[in-house]
Amino acid sequence: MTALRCAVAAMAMIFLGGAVGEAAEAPATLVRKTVETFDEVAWPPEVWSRAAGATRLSAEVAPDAGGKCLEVEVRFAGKGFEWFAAMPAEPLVIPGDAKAVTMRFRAEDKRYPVILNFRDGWGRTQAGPKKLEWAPPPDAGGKWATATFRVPEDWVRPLTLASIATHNWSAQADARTVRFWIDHLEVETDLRDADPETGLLRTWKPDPQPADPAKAVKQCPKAPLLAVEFSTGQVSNVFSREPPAVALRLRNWKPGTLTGTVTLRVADGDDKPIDRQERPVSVESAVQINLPLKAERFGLYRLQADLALSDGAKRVEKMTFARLPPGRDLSEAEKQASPYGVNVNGGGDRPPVVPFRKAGRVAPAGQGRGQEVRRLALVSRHHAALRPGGRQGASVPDEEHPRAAGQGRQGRRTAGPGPGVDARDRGHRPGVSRDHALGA
Ligand SMILES: [Ca+2]
Repeated sequence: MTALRCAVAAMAMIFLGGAVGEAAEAPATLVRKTVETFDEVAWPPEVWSRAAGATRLSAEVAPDAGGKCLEVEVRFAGKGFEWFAAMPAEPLVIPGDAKAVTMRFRAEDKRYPVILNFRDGWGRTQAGPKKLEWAPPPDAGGKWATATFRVPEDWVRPLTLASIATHNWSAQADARTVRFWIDHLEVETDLRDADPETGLLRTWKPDPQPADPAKAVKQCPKAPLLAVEFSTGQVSNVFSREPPAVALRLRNWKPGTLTGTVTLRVADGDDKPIDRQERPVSVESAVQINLPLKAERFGLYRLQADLALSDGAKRVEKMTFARLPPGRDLSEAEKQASPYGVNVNGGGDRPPVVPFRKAGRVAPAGQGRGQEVRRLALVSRHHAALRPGGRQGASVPDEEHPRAAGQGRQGRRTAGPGPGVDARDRGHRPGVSRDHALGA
């Protein structure tokens, strides 16, 4: 080999080395996605929080963010160590090799840190003595700040954004209400080792020495690159005061933007077509599209939603929903005077009594979430004979029930949206409301 050839080969190697180095800095598989805008839904409080508090959406957003943000209010009792956390309404698993997390936040009092908690690919919130958390320093003047967390290389992927939290470690004797705000969470992750079909991380292996073998995670946490969800936000898809609507939520981890079409077909209880609508969709990171459903008469309906996206993904969702006339509000005395009751064991977050309540069975006031036994007064005989197909047994004269007047026995009257409905309330996730209140 001549000296010239050697020099050319060396230059080529330098050039290639540079190109490889650049590629390593920004591979095509590296994506940056907005995982939460806090424009639609507030993260609910974690039920095990030691301090009382609440979360809600607020309009006091960061200067470089839009819509709304998450406001967290915590009421510390001042009687020792307490903490409060809010968790994503749905699990937020980051597919691939998570590189960085960026958030906007604002805190009123530096003694109460704003902490982002993670769970690793082995389901742990702590690795040895080290907690998997990030607590960036807030702005000294109490203004909005933007902070980026470079995820340590030795954390086991895939990572999950578990919760946002604060505690009173530095002020345990202070009885105080503390507020902080979070907005626009962004994630940078490398999808090179994520399976394009399932999102599962190909490099994942189970923990060779789990602390508790019985609780050890046996499979790689699921992290689909495309998540599609249709939801009415109503228990058993029963609407009464709410205008019928379905929310389509899309989360896209794939590079770039996906576009496509969603087609909704509504049929009545006898499968007779009522309505067909088509809407374009586009999702770069995550989007929620609220789609009103044409269902003017009271009764049972069938919905088929077809989604087709530019990456070839297709999803079909079929659901049954019902529209019922809004029930009459009863006084406490009327409820207590009822000889009827319903016992429900283990109602949980989505008590099965809700659709019955909408059909006119009314719960006495003061019933709390998670209560094991609920007593319901069956006062409204109008709805007691409700049968599939939307037919109502109107055994009581209409004048005793003003809202039922003129409705007819077959529920044929066309009705507009029920009273007291706020358009902003549409499209909620089941069991998750815009404002969450816990504790005293
Ligand atoms: Ca926002």
